Amino acid sequence: CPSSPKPPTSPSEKCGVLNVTKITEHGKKVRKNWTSSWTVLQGSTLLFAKGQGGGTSWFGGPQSKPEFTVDLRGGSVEWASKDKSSKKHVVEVKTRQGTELLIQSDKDDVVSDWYRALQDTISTHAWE
Ligand code: I3S
Repeated sequence: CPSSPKPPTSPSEKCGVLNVTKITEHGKKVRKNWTSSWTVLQGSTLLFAKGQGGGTSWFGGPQSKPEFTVDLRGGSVEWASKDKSSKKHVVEVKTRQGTELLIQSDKDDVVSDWYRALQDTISTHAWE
């Protein structure tokens, strides 16, 4: 994902800045903690790194440590219902491991792109 925009033919490689919070971990509800994260979709893995990212922050670089990763195989993605968050443009990601995340951006097109990419990824890897 070093250059953008990506052609629509490679939905499984995507990155950008999103607001993210976990809401459930291992099936247990956790306290929301919205943070701005550099987010990378790589194959069936979604990676989050702290900070705004920007041009110089890339995995492999000085700030490269992923904060956490989730495996999307067997997971699901949907537009979050109003009771999940008061924010606009929120997508809910659920993993088979019992993690639930909310991802959000004030830019609706950004979130829509992520929604599509995540859905593509989940259906592509459905039988693994
Ligand atoms: O679903 P909640 O509990 O209303 O989520 C809000 C809280 O997590 C709040 O933090 P504290 O109440 O822990 O201080 C956050 O600041 C809000 O952003 C959360 O709600 P939204 O609707 O923004 O997801």
